[in-house]
Formats: sequence, C-alpha cells, structure tokens
Amino acid sequence: MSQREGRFDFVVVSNRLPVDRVVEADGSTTWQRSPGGLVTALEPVMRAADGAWVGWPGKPDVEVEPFEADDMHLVPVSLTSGEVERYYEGFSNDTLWPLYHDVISPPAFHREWWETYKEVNERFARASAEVAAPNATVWVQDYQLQLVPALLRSLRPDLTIGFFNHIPFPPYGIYSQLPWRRAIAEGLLGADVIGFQRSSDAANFFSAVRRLFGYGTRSPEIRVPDGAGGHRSVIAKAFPISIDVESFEEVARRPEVIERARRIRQDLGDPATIMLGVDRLDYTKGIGHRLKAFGELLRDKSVSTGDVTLVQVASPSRERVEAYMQLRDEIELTVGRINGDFSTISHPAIAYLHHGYPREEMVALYLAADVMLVTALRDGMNLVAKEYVACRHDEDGVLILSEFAGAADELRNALLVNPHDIEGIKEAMLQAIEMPKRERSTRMRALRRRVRENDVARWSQTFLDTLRHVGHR
Ligand code: GDG
Repeated sequence: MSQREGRFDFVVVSNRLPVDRVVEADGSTTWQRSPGGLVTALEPVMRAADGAWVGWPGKPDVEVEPFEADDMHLVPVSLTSGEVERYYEGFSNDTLWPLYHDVISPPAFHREWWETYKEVNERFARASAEVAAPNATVWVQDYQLQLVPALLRSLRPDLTIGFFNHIPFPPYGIYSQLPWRRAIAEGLLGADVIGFQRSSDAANFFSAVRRLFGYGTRSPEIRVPDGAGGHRSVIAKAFPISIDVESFEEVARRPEVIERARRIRQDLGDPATIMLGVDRLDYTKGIGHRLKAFGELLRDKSVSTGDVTLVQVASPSRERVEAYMQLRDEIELTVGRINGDFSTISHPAIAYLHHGYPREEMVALYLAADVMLVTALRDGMNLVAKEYVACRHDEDGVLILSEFAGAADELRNALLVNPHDIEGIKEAMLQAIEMPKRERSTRMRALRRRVRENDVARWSQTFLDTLRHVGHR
C-alpha cells in the first residue's frame, strides 16, 4: 500500500489538539486556543516551518474536517466514546499513568484497552503520515502515543521523528510489569530522538532497552538493528521542559493582578503566612501528604489558624476514572476534618478550592503565597514550581519542592523534601514560615535565574536542534 504524502514540513502530534471547541450564543461553533505551554513553545516553530498539528479535538463521536485556527493548520483525529474510555481513560490514564508514576495507585491491565490503544495509535500515525511532506520532521508528544514513532517510520521511512515523554519513565522492575512492555519500547525506538524530563528517566529507558532487546547502548545513543545487518542510531536523553517565563512575569506585573493578590490576603483574614498548593486533583501530587503535615502542625500547636492559612487549589481532573473519584473523597474528608478541628468563624485553616481558574487568578495566588508547596510523590517535571518562581518578580516567597519532581534537578535553591517523610515536610514548612527575608531573596534570585535560563522556547529549540542534527546524518 502506498502512503499519500502531504505538504507540511513540520508536524506536531499530541493526544489533544491545542484548541477547545466553543459553542457561541447563536449555536455556531468556534475554536479557541487552549492556554498550554506547549502551544506557546511551538507556535513560532509552526509559523516558521509551515506546520500542522494532529490531535483529538476533545469531543467524542464527531468528525471534524481539518481547519485553520490561530495561524495553525489543525488535523483532527476522531475518537468514539468507547475509544475514549479504553484508549484514553483506560489504557493511558489507568494503566500507563499509574505504572509510570511508581505504581502509587495500582495499574489496571486490560487486553481490550490495549487493543484500542493500538488501533488509536495507528489512526494517529496514518493521519500524521498523510499530512507530512517528503522528509518532514514529526514531533510526537507523550505517553498516549508511544506506538506512533515506529508505526510512522514503517509508513514513511523518509521522515525525521522525535518523541517527547512528559511523564517519568519508570525503573525496569516496574516497567517490566507491563504485559506489552516490548511493543511499547519498540514503538518508541521508531523515533530518531526520544526526549525525557530527567536523566534518570533516560537511564531507566536505556536499562529497559538493554534488558528487553540486548541492544548496544552508549548514552545518549542506542544502536537499533535495521534488519539488513546494519543499525539505526536512536538518541535518548533529557530535555527538561519549562514554561513561557516572560508571559507569566508580564501577568504578574499587571497592577490589577498585584491588587488582586493583596485582596486575596485580606479576604483570608490577613494571615501572617499563606501557604499554597496548586495541582490537578491527582494521586501523584502528594496533596494528602501535605495536608497531613499541615494538620499535625496545627494539632501540636507549632502553627495556629489565623497565623497560617493553607490555600489548596485542586483542579478537577479525570473525573470518570475510579481512582480519581476515590482520591477526591479522601482529600475532601481530610480537608473537612482539619477545618472542623481548627477553623474559626473568621479564619479557615484550609481554603480548599475544587475549581479551575483563569491564568490571572492563578498568578495572583502565586503572588499572594509566602510558601509554595509542591510535594509530588512522582512528577515528570511540575510546571507549577517554575510558574511560581517566574511570577515572583518581588524576589520573595519560599518554594518547598519534592525531590521526586523533575523540577528538583534544576531548582536546587528550593527547600527540597521527601514527601513520604511527614516530619521532613513539617520541618520544611516551619523553616519556610520562619525564613529571614534575606535568605528568601537570595534563594528566589537563584531560582529565577535558573528558570529564566531554560524557558520553554529554549526547550523546544534544543530538542529540535538535536533532531535536525540526527536527521542530517
Ligand atoms: C504533565 C506532567 C509535566 C492547574 N490548575 C489550573 C491550571 N493549572 C496548570 C498549571 C500548570 C499545569 O496546569 C499543570 O502542569 P504540571 O506540570 O504541574 O502537571 P501535569 O498537568 O501533571 O503535567 C508534568 C507537564 O506535563 C509538562 O511536561 O511538568 O510532570 O505530569 O501549568 O498552572 N491553570 C489554570 N487554572 C487552573 O485551575 N489556568
């Protein structure tokens, strides 16, 4: 079967298109760009290279024709509601997600989910193959699409293919539980460059490749036999993702956002210290661990309501997956107990918000927070940590950061914690609350330097430069 070629020299492939469907008052539909870092990072590249973006438009059971939005050519891949259940909620979010995050929650292995994952990955590969021009560069994103690189290579051997994994890659002892461990690793090895968040993720991938296939590896290179006595070279290494630092800082400097931050403090009853957590409501984020630590500090009277308030934004996430429903119940029970025991009429112990907020409100919260809590049990990178730092142009605020978040490799001037060590979190909270202004500024300045040096534009440039380099060999 011969594969049709398209006209785009640069193609990004991700589970979701970077736009949301909006239904207007008159019933017509339009598309609005979703506010993600990835779009911001890739927009200039897309524009310069005449790029296309392949992805699911976010609504099941509808066929949408390719369309232009925001100067991007968007190529929708349709999914039925059954496919969304098995490929996305099932295999991606209830098998791969817990498995790749150290089995914090037990992964479910279902053969029907795997079958659908394969079918959907084939559909994404075909759609990408059809739009890519001869010798184009295709950049596949994330764990939902790990089979696409090899499928695409077999359809279109002329392409240069990159893959970036936004979540961790687990140690072999965990990865090897996956019944389809060979197929997934083979899928990834179809890429020319495989990007990970941390060097430890890349090292885990190397070890999986050695154990499963016995291929020769010399970091960052893997030699994959080409079936004709030679080999292809695949580069696998860390490219730590980042944020659009300037745009966060710009919002954080707006007078109305600064004023909003002041109002937030006032509305909370003007506590001496505001501690903040911002997470998707996900079991990887260690929300329960930080609540436990805070509850104990209140119980043993190391801090008191009124002096210290914890604001926890838990944005709704994957609400149809059982483990997430359970997590929500657990977290809300804990918050209710702590508030019942320690809140007063005028001062809440915890302001718990199960909502998504506009970017401006998030930035105002970052500005209002004296202490930012990132206590993930496992996290590919954690952009919230970087956003907090980017917003603090006043060079104040303390970041408490889990060593199990990728961001810990770069943000060494945070107070690094092991989130499993509740005493350790409590000590870090107290240290942050009592930290002298001078030390806060010294640390924040160093953190800001680091985040500014490696912003998201730098991330995509570095990845694409590496890809270009191998493509030309
Ligand atoms: C995956 C990996 C990796 C959250 N609530 C609201 C809101 N957010 C925004 C945050 C941040 C983003 O969502 C979350 O990014 P994280 O990096 O913290 O975590 P994941 O969603 O798990 O992302 C992660 C990332 O991919 C990128 O590679 O860092 O490790 O798990 O930008 O600000 N934004 C708004 N309202 C909310 O209520 N506007």
